[in-house]
Amino acid sequence: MFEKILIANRGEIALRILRAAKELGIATVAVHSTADAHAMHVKLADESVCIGPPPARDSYLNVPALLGACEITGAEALHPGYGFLAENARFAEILADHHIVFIGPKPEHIRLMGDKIAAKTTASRLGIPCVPGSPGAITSDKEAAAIAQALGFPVLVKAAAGGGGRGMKVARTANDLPVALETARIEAKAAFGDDSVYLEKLLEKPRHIEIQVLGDGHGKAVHLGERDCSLQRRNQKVWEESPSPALNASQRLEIGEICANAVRELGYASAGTLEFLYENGKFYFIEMNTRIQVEHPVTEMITGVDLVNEQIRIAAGSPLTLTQKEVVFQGHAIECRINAEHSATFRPSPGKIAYYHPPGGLGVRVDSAVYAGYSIPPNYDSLVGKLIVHGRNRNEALMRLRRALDEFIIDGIDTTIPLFQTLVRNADIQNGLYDIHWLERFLALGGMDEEPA
Ligand code: MV4
Repeated sequence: MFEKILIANRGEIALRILRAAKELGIATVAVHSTADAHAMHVKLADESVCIGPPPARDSYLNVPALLGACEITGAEALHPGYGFLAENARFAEILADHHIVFIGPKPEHIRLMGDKIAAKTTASRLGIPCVPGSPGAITSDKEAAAIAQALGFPVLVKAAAGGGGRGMKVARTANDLPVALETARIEAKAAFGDDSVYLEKLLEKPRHIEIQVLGDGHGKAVHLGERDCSLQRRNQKVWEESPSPALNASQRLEIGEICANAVRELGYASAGTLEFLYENGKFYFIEMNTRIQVEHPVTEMITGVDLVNEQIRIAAGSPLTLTQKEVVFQGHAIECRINAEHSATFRPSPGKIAYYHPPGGLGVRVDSAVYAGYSIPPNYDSLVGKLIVHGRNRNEALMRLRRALDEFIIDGIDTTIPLFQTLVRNADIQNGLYDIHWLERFLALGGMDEEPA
């Protein structure tokens, strides 16, 4: 096992990784920008290194500074968390060249899944059901028109280098297709430096359901069930839960087994997430994320498996000791992403937290790195923390969530807590009746125009 690791991230995920390391008896090195000198992850780490000024490209994305921090502290491995360098295959290769272990999958698997066309082709070959679409990149408007005609309209033009919803264009009819292709190509070129695009049949009202997997690259892989992440706004997940209100146990085991077999076959070594759209009882693979995800605690709460601990042990070369039979799903978990934003306008609200009181009690977990007196810097994303509740069933989890939200006090900044206080009391949410468009429709219809009493 490693003696010392470097945590190349900030905020709640840096703290989450630090906790897993401490439980494994591993010393921790925090890195931080000058804006994060007073951050909790810096205070709790055994050592810390300042790696640059506030802009992420000069600090958390600064590869020479991170290599230097490993060098001067003697860290043997680096955990990237999520965002920043977590899915940068080149970074993982550079670390290997410097004999530093990247706590994540092999560079080849990061690169493979970063190319959304290659990811789909691979998934399909491994027996994973995919959204019907073009067999590869589109080479001409004429080819696109023929493929779209065969798929049936509406279709979606997606960027091969995209993901997370960036660079998608809908074509409702054959007439829309040339413009959709052209704008998708221009946006993809500008955003990713790669104008390759592909086509998919548009699913109109799916849910977003993702499967958590762990593989050790040595013939062992398990799935840890699903997370339903349909409640999102502008490609940002807002509320995640497991199990999905839409699935039964046999559907869960069937898709879970398909995913575990696929990552075993691939020789994938780390935690990973296969993203699906789910509509009319069928799963359609869209992408695979090769990082630990923001919403991983939902899975931890219902399985009791520490996913970051597993990532670290796998990266150290330990075989997966967890067997599929040992993965038992208990109860229901819901996560709310609490952002420093106004709950109706979503305007960012950085600033000083005057008073902080997190909720507690049975079945309540708060993953956050803020504290009373802490100033949230304006330079990074607005996640303040995650409230995760667990109950023996969905109703108990909802009841506990309602109670925990009402206890949560964060004074001095606006947060999205009132949004969740409204959602948890909404009939559609209580009944689990929502798709990927539900939240944006709810907000557009003025769902948050009056704050809860
Ligand atoms: C789709 C889709 C409908 N049909 N693909 C957006 C994020 C990216 N990961 C994939 N996305 C979508 N792909 C087909 N063929 C609808 C979306 C989508 C979406 C997916 C998951 C969660 C929220 C979403 C919001 C808008 C669109």
